[in-house]
Amino acid sequence: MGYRAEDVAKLFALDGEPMIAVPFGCGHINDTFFVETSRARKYILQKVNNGIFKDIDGLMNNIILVTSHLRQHIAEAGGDPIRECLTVVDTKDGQHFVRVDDGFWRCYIYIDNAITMQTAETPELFRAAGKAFGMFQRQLSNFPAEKLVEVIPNFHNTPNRFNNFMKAYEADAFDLAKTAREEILFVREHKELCSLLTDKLESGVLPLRVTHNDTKINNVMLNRANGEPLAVIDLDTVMPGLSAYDFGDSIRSGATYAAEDEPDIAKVKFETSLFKMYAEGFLGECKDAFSEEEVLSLYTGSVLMTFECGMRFLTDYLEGSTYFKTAYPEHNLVRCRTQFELVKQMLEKEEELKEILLSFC
Ligand code: ADP
Ligand code: GN1
Ligand code: MG
Repeated sequence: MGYRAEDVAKLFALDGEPMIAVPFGCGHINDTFFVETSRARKYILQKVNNGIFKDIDGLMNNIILVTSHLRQHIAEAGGDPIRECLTVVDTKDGQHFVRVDDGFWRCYIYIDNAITMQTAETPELFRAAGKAFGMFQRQLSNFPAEKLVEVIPNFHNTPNRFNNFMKAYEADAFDLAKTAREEILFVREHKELCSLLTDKLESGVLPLRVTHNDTKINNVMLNRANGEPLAVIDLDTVMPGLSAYDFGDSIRSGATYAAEDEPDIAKVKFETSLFKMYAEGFLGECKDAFSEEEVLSLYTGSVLMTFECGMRFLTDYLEGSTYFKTAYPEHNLVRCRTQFELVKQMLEKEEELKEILLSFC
């Protein structure tokens, strides 16, 4: 029998006594709870997915280092670090997380009066998300990357993701390949896309930076009062990476009004106007540090992060859906289809999207 979130909340140094802890948010990885106490401050309590994150000590240490760095930038700019950055709340005995028998738990201050979107609600809010991730990139540009543990090795190594897909397909442990023939063919026909970014990283054409690596649109918070960027959250995967990963994953999740798991593929439309808004917000913050090659790699990142994510959903589907949280057996296959539809549409618009990127430089 697992611990109740209310009981776990009592182990942390909260302001007030925890009153309620209810499941919260739409993340695919961790179990998140919203905690109210006898006082005004609210909290986010999370059971970290230990199947996925093996080195919780290293992961929490990364988050402490990164948030300390961000807080300094925010304070220097006259901002409010409690609202503009994740704040880890320690346990009563001074630890950054607690292990109780069924897992590892941590706690953050809840960022109040903020919006998290599942898909872009308006073009202006999507531009604000671009600005938030562009600022994040800029703020981490002087962070010493060697201090970070690589929490999930090869996270955005797309050729490696392709190999994992092939293993799942060849094993076909659940006899599901016959239900995903078109999607499997799509991956195999687009194999040559996989190494576009890793080749440029290896040859030194693109610089390794400190990146977020999971810039899904629901991992940014905007100010409810004015729609301005507030805080970047979900820092579990901050690691060395390419700017194209961060730009690309936001485009994947936000440059469409369709949900990631929209079952009606006719409703999945890539919105060039949203791409443009995000590019304006993102590049407005960090273009000065980018070469033309890196700016153009943001297009490649958009295609690749979407292709890679679709391939990951398909791999998980074939392996019995143990990685991403799912609500029904074909959920990962449905998600995979939306991603591949977006890839097709982005490939058709290559010239137009590259021109948009260059127009902001
Ligand atoms: P996952 O790794 O499962 O995606 P997240 O850390 O992204 O978990 O949290 C899930 C959701 O909880 C977020 O999308 C956001 O809506 C909400 N959330 C997380 N941290 C905070 C916070 N500090 N303040 C307010 N909401 C938060
Ligand atoms: C997961 O944690 P969450 O829900 O923000 C996943 C991302 C995927 C995303 C797809 C650690 O993100 O890599 O792009 O789902 N996170 C991890 O929606 O694997
Ligand atoms: Mg998240």
